[in-house]
Amino acid sequence: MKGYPQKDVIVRQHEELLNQPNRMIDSTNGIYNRYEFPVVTAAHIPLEWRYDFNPETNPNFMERISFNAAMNSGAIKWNGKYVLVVRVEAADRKSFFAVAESPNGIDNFLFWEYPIVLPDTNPEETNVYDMRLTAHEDGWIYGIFCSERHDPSAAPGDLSSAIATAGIVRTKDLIHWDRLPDLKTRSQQRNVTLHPEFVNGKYALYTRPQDGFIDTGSGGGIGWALIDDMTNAEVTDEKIINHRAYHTIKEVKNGEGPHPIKTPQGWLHLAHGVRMCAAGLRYVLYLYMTALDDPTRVIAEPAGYFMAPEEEERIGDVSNVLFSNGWIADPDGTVFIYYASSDTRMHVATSTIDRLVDYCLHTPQDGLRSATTVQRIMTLIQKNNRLK
Ligand code: M1P
Repeated sequence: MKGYPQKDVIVRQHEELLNQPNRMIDSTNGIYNRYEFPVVTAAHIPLEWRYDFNPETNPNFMERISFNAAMNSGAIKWNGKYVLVVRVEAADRKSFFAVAESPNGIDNFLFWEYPIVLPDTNPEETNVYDMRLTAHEDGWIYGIFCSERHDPSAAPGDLSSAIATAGIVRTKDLIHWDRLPDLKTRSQQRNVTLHPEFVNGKYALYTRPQDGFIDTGSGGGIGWALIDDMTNAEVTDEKIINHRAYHTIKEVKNGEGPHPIKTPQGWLHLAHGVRMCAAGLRYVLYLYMTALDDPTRVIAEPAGYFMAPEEEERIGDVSNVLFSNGWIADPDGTVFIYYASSDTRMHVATSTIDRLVDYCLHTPQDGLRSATTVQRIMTLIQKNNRLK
């Protein structure tokens, strides 16, 4: 029918998109490489989730369920494949999780046949998103995500106030997920990540205490808490290990991304930092390292951001945002950094452990003042001049 989609055209276009090869873009900073195309978008979502293929019940071949975004994804290497647990957001604003896998980590991501069906344990839970995956040394793969509900103490008519808690699931096959009780904690929590090893015989969580749903308020940054039992996880003692600071990229808030990668020089962390500007909140990614013998002790933190939104990444459902909750380190040292732009689409960037550690250990830390920044540039110029 002219002017309306035809099934064969839609199917062909979808297959072309899924098979589109990706291409590494040359790096000018030497730290990482971006890629030409996003790796997963709402357009990658299987057609069976969107269209009713029966001509009798869908004579106009209309999309019956629409999708808004494929974003903030947990990541894990699984059976030799690069696997994302994608936050899929339907047009109705409800997020859920779905697995997409690729043979090489940079293209050909295909969704599994069905989305993840989480045990539905709490009728008050309205929205779930941003799962961090951790293959823990206890043998389980844990997923920790934000579980959001309307604030029961909101004033009548206030339909925006919400409460964020950390939902916890675990699996052995990424198909069957056990729901464990939500994290018990004094404050609201989003961006909670499980450390992959026991620390002093306990589970260890990176937390992000926040006074409100949006404002972190007195929450000073990324926290750390030891947990006795993941089947009844409770934060009894929490200390801030990576602080927010005035006039930095993480002035307003920050949050741990995926669990840190163990390197010979220390734990390598990926996080997001948020500042306020006239255009609204700006989310960028940054790296820091902590000591192997004490994962709470920061040993390096380069000044400023590691990655910030560029070009089309700057625009989307929530513009000026980069967010990452998934990365994969291969045995050869390649690191696949999966990041979402503007709460809309997923990208990959690649680097190596060596490069990221070099970046962390040899980039000047934030001097917190313009005068210090100028002094560091002067020192570098003078060092280079001695080579002439
Ligand atoms: O919209 C940007 C991000 O905002 C929240 O992150 P944070 O809790 O650090 O402010 C989350 O809702 C995240 O999903 C979203 O990408």
